[in-house]
Amino acid sequence: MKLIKHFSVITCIAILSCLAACEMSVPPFGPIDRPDDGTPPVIVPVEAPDTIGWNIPAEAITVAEAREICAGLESGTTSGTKYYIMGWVKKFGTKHSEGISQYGNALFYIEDVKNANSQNDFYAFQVYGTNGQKITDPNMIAIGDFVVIYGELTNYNGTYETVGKGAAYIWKSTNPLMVAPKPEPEEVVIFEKDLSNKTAIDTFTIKDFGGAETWKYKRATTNMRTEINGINNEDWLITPVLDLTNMSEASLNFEYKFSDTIPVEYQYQYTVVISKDYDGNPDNVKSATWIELTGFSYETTKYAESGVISFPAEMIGSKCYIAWKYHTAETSHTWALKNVIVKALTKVE
Ligand SMILES: [Ca+2]
Repeated sequence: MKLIKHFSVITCIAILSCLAACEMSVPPFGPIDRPDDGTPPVIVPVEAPDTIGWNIPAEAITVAEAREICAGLESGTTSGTKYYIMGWVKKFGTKHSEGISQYGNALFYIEDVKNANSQNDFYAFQVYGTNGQKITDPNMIAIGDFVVIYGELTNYNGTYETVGKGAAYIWKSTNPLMVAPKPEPEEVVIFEKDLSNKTAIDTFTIKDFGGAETWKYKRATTNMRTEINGINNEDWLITPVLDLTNMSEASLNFEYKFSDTIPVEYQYQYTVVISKDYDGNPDNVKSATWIELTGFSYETTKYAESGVISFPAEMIGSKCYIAWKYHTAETSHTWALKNVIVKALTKVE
């Protein structure tokens, strides 16, 4: 019995030595940590990284798979194909700090196992940050980060690594500092009507509160527009709903003219107003809260643009309506409208 026991121990040591010596060439490495100090391999519970929303491509590979691909490459050659390689940051390369400060690229080793204690790693060599941008802060990479690298693989004299000099980059990382740069706000056209045909005016709501006249499409030989004129009228020309729910700012520009310069004391008869609590039902126009948009000239007697009229901040993020409110008494001027355009900037989180 004693002899057999002794033999078993020797056998075990021999097997372990072989495992330690042969580990570089025994795929798959997977979630098994094979320490370099000769202690037995251990299966490491896989710690799930928080990659919700990353949408890691199905073809992404593990470090073990990357090593297999590199092992099949002749020294000095590259894979020719770009891969997504997933892994945990284990340690930094010797020129890591220098790489970041001088070139904006990082050098570190990743493994399939978090806090691994072996050489079954893959070298993220001179990789840039997300979106291929330079890394500006050393804290953007930390031991224990889970990363997905994207780039070509190479076998550099037996070291399995990415092609260097920023050819590969960190596609995603759990490091909170390694975030994608904010996208630029995008200018979008929320609403645009030239008001020079009957169909255009039909997209608006006209609410006639009194007086014989109202907003109408008027055609002249070369001069189509929407206009109104008449004393003792109250008529609203209201846009369709303008959805600003995902916008950070918005503005109105419209082309118009008056039949004559409007004296200051009558300017209140010709206003542009905006509401976010109007519900789109013409019967409820008067019960909604309307805020005046100012900034256009009452001296415009030839067609001209109003200029960019910014929306009040309280309208941003809401659905709102704009109305041209014509409300005359004993004096009236013609108010003619042409191109109406509402633009907005998308909100950037
Ligand atoms: Ca009227």
